[in-house]
Amino acid sequence: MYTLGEFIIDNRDRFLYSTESLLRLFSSIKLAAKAINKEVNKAGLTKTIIGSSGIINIQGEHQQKLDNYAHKVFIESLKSRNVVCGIASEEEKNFIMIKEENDNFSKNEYIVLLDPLDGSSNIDVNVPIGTIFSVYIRKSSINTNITLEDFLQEGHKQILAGYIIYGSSTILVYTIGNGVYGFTLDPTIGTFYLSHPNISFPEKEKIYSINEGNYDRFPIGVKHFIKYCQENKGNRPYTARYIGSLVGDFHRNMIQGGIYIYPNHSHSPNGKLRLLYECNPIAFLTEQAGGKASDGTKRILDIKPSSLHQRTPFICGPINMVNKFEAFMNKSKI
Ligand code: P6P
Repeated sequence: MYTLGEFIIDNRDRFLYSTESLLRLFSSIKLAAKAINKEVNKAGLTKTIIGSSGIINIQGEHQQKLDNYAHKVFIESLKSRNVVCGIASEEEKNFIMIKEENDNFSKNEYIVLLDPLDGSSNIDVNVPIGTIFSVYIRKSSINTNITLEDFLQEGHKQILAGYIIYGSSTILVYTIGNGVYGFTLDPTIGTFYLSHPNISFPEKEKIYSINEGNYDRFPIGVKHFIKYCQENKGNRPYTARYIGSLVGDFHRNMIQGGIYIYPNHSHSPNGKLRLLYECNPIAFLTEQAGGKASDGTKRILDIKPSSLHQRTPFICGPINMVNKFEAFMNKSKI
C-alpha cells in the first residue's frame, strides 16, 4: 500500500521543484485535512461546529462555523511548514502575507489559493463537501514582499492543484501535471494511501450536472444543451446528478463520466464559481484526467485573472460533452 509521502518520493523526478518543499507542503495539507475530517465527521453531534457563524463572508454568504474552522486550520498548518509565502482564501478579502521571524520578507516560494470548505451549505445535511487548493511559484523575487500579481496568475501556471473530499471516505486528489492521483485516508492510523492511481474520464459519457432550478434564467444555448442531454437518442438520455457541492459533483463525474456546468445566468451574469480557487484547480485536474474545462467559449486555464474573488461561468468534463456544450452556445449567438 503506497502512502502519499512514499508516492511523492518515488515520483520526485516528475516534479520540477524541490521534492522536500513539496513534501512539506503536502504535510501541511494532510494535517489540515485530518483535522477538518475529524470535525466534519462529528458535525451533526456537536452544536459548536455546525450552523452559521453569524458572519457574512467576503462573498456575501452566511459563513458556516465549519467554514471558519477549516479556513483557520489551513492557514495555521500552511504557515507552520515554512514553504509558503502567501495565501488567498475564499474566507478572506485580501491575501495573507507569510513573514519569516525577524524578517520583513519570506524567502519561501509557494503561493497557495484555497477554498477551505466548498459546498458548506451541505454540512448540516450530510452531503459530501470539500477543500480545494491551487499552488503556484511566486512571480516576485524572494527578497521582496509578495504582491497581488503573485496570485493573479493564469491557471496553466499552477504547479499543483487538488481537493480533499469529505464524504463516505476522505480522499485527497491532486495533480502536478503528470496525471491525477487519489489517496484515501485510513482514519484509524491517520495515513493517506494510494487508492485511485491515474484517474481519467471514462470513454462512456453518462452524467450531466447543472442546477436545473435556474432553467428559466439560463442563456438559450444552455437550455438547448439540457434538452440535448434529455433526448432519447444514441447513448442519451444522460443521467442527471447534482448535489450542489462542486467537489462532490466533480469527483463523481471524473470517475463515472460526466459534465459539470455552472453557467452565467440572469441572476449571476458572471457565473457563481470563483476562478482562482475553484475553477482553475478543478480545470487543471480536468485536463490532466483527459477532459476539457472552459467558460463556454475559452479555456479556463488561459484566463488572465484581474481580481482575487472574480467569478466565471464554468463547464468541465469529457472533451466531447464540453465541445457539444460550446457548440450549442456558439450556435445560439448566431
Ligand atoms: P447552487 C457551493 O456553494 C458552490 O460554490 C459549489 O460547491 C456548488 O457546485 C455550487 O455553489 C452550487 O450552487 O446555486 O446550484 O446552489
